[in-house]
Amino acid sequence: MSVSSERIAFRTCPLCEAGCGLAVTVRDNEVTYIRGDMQDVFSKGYICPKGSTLKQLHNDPDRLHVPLIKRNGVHVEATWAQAWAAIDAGITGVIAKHGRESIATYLGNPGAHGLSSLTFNRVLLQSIGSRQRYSASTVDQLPKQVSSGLMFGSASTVPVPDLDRTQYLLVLGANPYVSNGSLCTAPDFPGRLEAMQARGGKLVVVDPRKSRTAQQADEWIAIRPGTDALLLAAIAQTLATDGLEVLSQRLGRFLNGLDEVVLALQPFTPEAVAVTTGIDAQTIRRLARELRDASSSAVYGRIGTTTTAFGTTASWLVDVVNIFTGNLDRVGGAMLPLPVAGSGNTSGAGGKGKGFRTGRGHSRVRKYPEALGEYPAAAMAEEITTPGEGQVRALIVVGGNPILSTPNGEQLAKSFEELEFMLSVDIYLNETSRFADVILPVPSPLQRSHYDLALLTFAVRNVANYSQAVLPLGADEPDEWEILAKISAIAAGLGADVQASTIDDSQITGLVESKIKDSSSNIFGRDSEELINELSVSGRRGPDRMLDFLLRTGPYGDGFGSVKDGLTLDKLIAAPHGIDFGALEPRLPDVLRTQSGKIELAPPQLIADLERLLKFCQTDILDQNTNQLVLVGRRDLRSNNSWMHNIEVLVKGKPRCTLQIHPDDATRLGVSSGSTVRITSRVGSVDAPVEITKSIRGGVVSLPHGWGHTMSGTNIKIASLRAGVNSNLLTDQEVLDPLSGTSALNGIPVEVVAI
Ligand SMILES: Nc1nc2c(c(=O)[nH]1)N[C@H]1C(S)=C(S)[C@@H](COP(=O)(O)OP(=O)(O)OC[C@H]3O[C@@H](n4cnc5c(=O)[nH]c(N)nc54)[C@H](O)[C@@H]3O)O[C@H]1N2
Ligand SMILES: Nc1nc2c(c(=O)[nH]1)N[C@H]1C(S)=C(S)[C@@H](COP(=O)(O)OP(=O)(O)OC[C@H]3O[C@@H](n4cnc5c(=O)[nH]c(N)nc54)[C@H](O)[C@@H]3O)O[C@H]1N2
Ligand code: SF4
Ligand SMILES: [Mo]
Repeated sequence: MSVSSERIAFRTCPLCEAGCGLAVTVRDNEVTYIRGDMQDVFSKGYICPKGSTLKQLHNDPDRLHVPLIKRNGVHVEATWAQAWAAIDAGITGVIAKHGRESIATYLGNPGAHGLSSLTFNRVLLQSIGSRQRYSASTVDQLPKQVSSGLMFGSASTVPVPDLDRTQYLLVLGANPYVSNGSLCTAPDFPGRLEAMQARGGKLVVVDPRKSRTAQQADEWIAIRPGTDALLLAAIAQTLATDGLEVLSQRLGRFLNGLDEVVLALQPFTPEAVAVTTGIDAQTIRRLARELRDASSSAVYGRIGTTTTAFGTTASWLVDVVNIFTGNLDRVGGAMLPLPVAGSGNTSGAGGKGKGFRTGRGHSRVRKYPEALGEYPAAAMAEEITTPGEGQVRALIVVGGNPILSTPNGEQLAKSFEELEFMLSVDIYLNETSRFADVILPVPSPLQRSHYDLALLTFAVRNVANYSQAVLPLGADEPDEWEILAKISAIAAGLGADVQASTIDDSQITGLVESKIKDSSSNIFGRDSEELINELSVSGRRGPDRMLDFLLRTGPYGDGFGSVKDGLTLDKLIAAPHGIDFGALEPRLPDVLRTQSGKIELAPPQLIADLERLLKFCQTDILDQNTNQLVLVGRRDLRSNNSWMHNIEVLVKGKPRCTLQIHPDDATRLGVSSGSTVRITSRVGSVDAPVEITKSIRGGVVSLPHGWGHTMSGTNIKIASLRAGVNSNLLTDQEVLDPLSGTSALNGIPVEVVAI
């Protein structure tokens, strides 16, 4: 009789922002199955089809386990010692020849979902010491962070809809039924929307496609792509014209610049924006008044509003409307979480701060202003290929696939060939890592501990959830943080023999020493050595030790004994389903970090951008006589950006990478369902199968991103069988939101022809 060592481990899913709790059944160190954790305080058993595939991801034979080094153009397996030596030679060599500015980094999306990267990517950037920093943020949420920074003084202060209590939700350019939500952490987002409708609330979705979420909505508004800023401006204009009495009661005293913004919005009447947005004036006025008159309401904008040429302005206007309806920082409105750890708006004295700036530097070639310490991903190729002082000669990619994820993938791929050295930290040999001289694999998510330091700061409840590693690391398998620490050491010039622990120790010392100097912290004036000893006594190191520190010094923390019953990592470990600290509560004015101590309603950059918006409104009329259509993206429930396509159970079935087109357009262009069309933009061309559907606005076509697994030199066999095409061969590196450097990935003019 064999004694089966079956156990159930609980772990947060790291694949998307919902952060669902998983119950992982493990027998003899093999995962047998994964289901939703019914007792998880936040997700209560909900998962999507991807959650259970962490098992398949862990067992994927194509997932890398040992470093690869490129020799004579081919990637071969190497020992860690060989890999470190090659990295040392590569990085040190480039620094010696061209200086630190010649090293660029690109940090990808999984970095926002990993405790190692959330604690050590910053160390890496500091050690490299170059301003050539890029990330997936400039093809994603950066506009919202810039507008939040300008308005509230911290880029972490992103209002989230109070989903569980609102009675009216206006969603623009988000499809949470498929994406499970973004910049609004809410496991079972669909269930929360349905609960809102069940209690008599109204869901309105603004989207050029009748998305899954739009289908569920009480009203679908088929906006013309790229025009959300105009719609929002007209909603705000309507509210201002009707009178903003609602403000004086509660919010008015926190506002700076109200008269200015009202004045600047005057030209944006519903009539003025109707043609460009494709939404009639009457509907716009009605939306404005519904938002104002509902017992509570929230406006929520995502990818379709941020990845456009007016991303920052649209993001700002979302909150202007939330303020004009009196719903900011109000139960059922757009609220500000009090995150347990990791937020920029819970440290330092509350109510005032240094404020927020962009443009503390400019990109070398096109002179784009820095935003949150980075330059536009769309500028990476030119920074590599344009000669001159500061030209990028080496690239370090951590958990990113910019060849499929950022504009003009072909141009970017060509530029990568010119690099003198490239390092990828990745789990696959894929479209981007195939260019790397060295690829370092990280363990699978099941082998790592987890805490959503970033995404829980945007959650609809104040929640904490820590996961221990489910499975052990293999022999000679470094953890992800050790890899990042070691690259940092090499970049800092300490050589390939330095231990990760050296970097780790200096990091925790730095963290503790800066916090004990902060007079508003719960450890002000304490002895750093004593605190570090207490953190380290259990043998805890790396991200876990840092997390313990962040939890204990956060708003619910024990302050190392100074706060009775406060939170520690040990307490969180004792609660494997998480701890719920309750529904969101109003946080004004304490949450503010602006210099004025007010909400900056009229930041000069944004007021100035309204002029550009007005000009766009007056000039942007598509020529109806050509075959020109406008391309937008979309997501699929079973897909995750570019990298879950090597999991058979997720990609089997009907092809997902299709061009959706309205029947009228299909007839006009003479294309039939399933036939192949050529889609051509200013920068490129791809061929894709057609899917005719009424669930899209006429004149608009949709192709998902993250596909195109056709490139040689990769090893993702399942993915290449259902390769699809790379929609970012069509997106234009020249079109971006000038305030944040974020690419316009939606609203791309294209021609579609039958072939
Ligand atoms: N299944 C799945 N889930 C994911 C991901 C994934 O790849 N797959 N990715 C994750 C990531 S990294 C993110 S950032 C989030 C994103 O989460 P969401 O923002 O919800 O992303 P999408 O599902 O792409 O929804 C964007 C919607 O905007 C619409 N749209 C396009 N252009 C416009 C426009 O100009 N105006 C308006 N109003 N709408 C427009 C599109 O038709 C689409 O329905 O999803 C996360 N979750
Ligand atoms: N046209 C268009 N383009 C888009 C979008 C769109 O809507 N339309 N959406 C954009 C958005 S929102 C995003 S977030 C970006 C994503 O852009 P990226 O972050 O560049 O791309 P991902 O597809 O997330 O690639 C993640 C990479 O990390 C690897 N990886 C997975 N897990 C780990 C891990 O734990 N550690 C490490 N080190 N590596 C890991 C994967 O193998 C993959 O190579 O794409 C953007 N691109
Ligand atoms: S919704 Fe997101 S977090 Fe939840 S199981 Fe699916 S991929 Fe994981
Ligand atoms: Mo994203």
